[in-house]
Amino acid sequence: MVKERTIDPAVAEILEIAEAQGISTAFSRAEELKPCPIGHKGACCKLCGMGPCRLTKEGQRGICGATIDTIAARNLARMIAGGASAHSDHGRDMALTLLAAAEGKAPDYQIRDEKKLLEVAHLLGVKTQGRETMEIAKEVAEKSLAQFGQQQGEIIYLHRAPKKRQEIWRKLGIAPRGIDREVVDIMHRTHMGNDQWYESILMAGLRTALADGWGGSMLSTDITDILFGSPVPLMARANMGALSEDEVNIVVHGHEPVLSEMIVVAVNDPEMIEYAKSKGAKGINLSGICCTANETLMRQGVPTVGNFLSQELAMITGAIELMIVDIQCIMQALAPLTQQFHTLLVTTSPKAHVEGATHVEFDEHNALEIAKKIVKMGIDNFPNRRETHIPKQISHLIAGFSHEYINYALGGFYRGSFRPLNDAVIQGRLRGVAGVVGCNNARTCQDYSHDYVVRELIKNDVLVVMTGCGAIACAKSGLLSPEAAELAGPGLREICEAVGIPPVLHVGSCVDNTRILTTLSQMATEGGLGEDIADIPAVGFAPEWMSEKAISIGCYFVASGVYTIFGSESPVANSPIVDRFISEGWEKLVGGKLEFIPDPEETVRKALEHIDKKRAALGLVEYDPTRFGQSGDRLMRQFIEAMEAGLPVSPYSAKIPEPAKK
Ligand code: BF8
Ligand code: SF4
Repeated sequence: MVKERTIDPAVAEILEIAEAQGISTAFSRAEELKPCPIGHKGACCKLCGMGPCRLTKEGQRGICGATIDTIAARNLARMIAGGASAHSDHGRDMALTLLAAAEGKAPDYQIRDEKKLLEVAHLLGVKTQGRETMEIAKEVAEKSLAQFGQQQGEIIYLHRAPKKRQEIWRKLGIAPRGIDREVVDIMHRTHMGNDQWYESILMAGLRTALADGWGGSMLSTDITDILFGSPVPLMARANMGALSEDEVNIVVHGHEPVLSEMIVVAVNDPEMIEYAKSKGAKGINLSGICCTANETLMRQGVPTVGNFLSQELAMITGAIELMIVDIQCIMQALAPLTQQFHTLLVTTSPKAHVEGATHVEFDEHNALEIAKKIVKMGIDNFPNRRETHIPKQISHLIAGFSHEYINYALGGFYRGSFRPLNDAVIQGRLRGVAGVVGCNNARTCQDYSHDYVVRELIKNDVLVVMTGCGAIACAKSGLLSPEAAELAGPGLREICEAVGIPPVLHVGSCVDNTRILTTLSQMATEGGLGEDIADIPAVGFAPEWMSEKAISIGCYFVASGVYTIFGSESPVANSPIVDRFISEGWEKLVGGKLEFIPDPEETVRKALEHIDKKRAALGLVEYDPTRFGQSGDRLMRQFIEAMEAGLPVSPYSAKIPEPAKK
């Protein structure tokens, strides 16, 4: 039974314990609580007080007369708006932090990547010559913030897309005008008695998704890099074995690195470590869950204990003194668990209070002091620890691939370029590229689809980039380690060996999906693979999605020209018209299409078919794996040897990361 719920042995081990003790988890609740068959397929409208109207019969209409197509389209559009608002509000907070830092009001934050600041200033049209760093940072923050409230025109970052793509957006009228404006547009448009034509609703949905991908999320990634440094590859660890038997375990969970970066500083403070020792602990051990884990993993090498579906189980180990959460993907089930285990749950965002948790409001003006206060609460809780059960599982991975790094790794120090990547695709050494992203979903076996899809793709010489909980899933199963190159097809393996990268690249958290957009844009402008993202032999996957944010991400990939496959039944299945429009209809208009396919094998088959179709359209040689696989493996060896020796080094790393905390 447990085996059907997860492929992660650590989760399975704790699930057995939970079951034996009758502790409810998302896994058990998913079995008890069947999804509503009507809402599940998009056939329920509850947008006004005359409803909910549940359309179950052919040709039936809601009380206002709404058809199944209108209802399904409105539901999907509202999911996009929900997701876009979450990402973008996160981006806004990053911009506000940059502003406070630039004005000298957030003294604990610095500009860690000046080069990136100058690049972003250039992109946003901020003058840099003869100006102080903080002056530039202030204007970059203000310009970014203005993107949220902009009412007319179009958001600046659209210019980062290939010219042809921009023209498609303009011609269709889906170039976002301002980030917040597009979210409000959807909420208004889908209000009772407003836009009733599914096509118009769904095109507006794409515009809102673009405001997320090329707006709020992209700004978020850029500003995070400016404040905390652009990631470079480093070695890290994943899974519950990262929890410590004899140290104070503090876990960061949520999404915004503004707080977790300060926690990293606080747990390394010698005074804090001494204090922990005074309470009988050997030290402080920091780890993470979900996307804030990805943020600190990428930049600081902080290990991740698991992804979305691991959060309750991590607490059930009995080993966590304190779990700090900020925003998004925090299960409400955590608070009741703190009554059975000694863990303190601390909420920090004014936007995410949890009944039963302790709230310590975070304020960037006072960041380190608050972080230390929270860490101290965790240390004080150490003497309350009772019996623990920490699974031993731990995997090693290389994390921290930005598009800047991919550019430099492939092109070399002096001639950073996407040319080698494009050439590899052109020659057929790489069949294509894929982004595999998104959540866990308690309706499907945890991590199974991520693992399956990624293994099949790399076996077929498709280079995979990952973010979010998907990246954590594959980190846990070892696919983000250099050794995984042995599972890759001959062409991809050759590249991994020559360049010293794993076949699956961890590019960050969910807002960092924008790194994939930038990479694809650069591939399109580099030459040889057409002139638009839609021409590239590329696919997007969200095999185990559950969040509205995933829907927004999927839709901005589609609007950017990517065939994107979600691993579930379609949430608009009861409207075949809408279901067809978001695949065939969108493909005709924007070049990308959205499909929901529950069977992982079928998703891979369709993805490879699509990649080959794109290769043929570009006139590239047919993919033939027998032509490759003869090259040396010098750099790959270096990686593997370093890893076997337990050295936390990567031959390409600009920094030599400390093991997260010891
Ligand atoms: O933002 S992948 S479950 S943690 S929503 Fe949430 Fe989904 Fe995980 Fe990251 Ni993204
Ligand atoms: Fe029913 Fe129309 Fe109200 Fe929706 S908007 S709940 S379909 S009456």
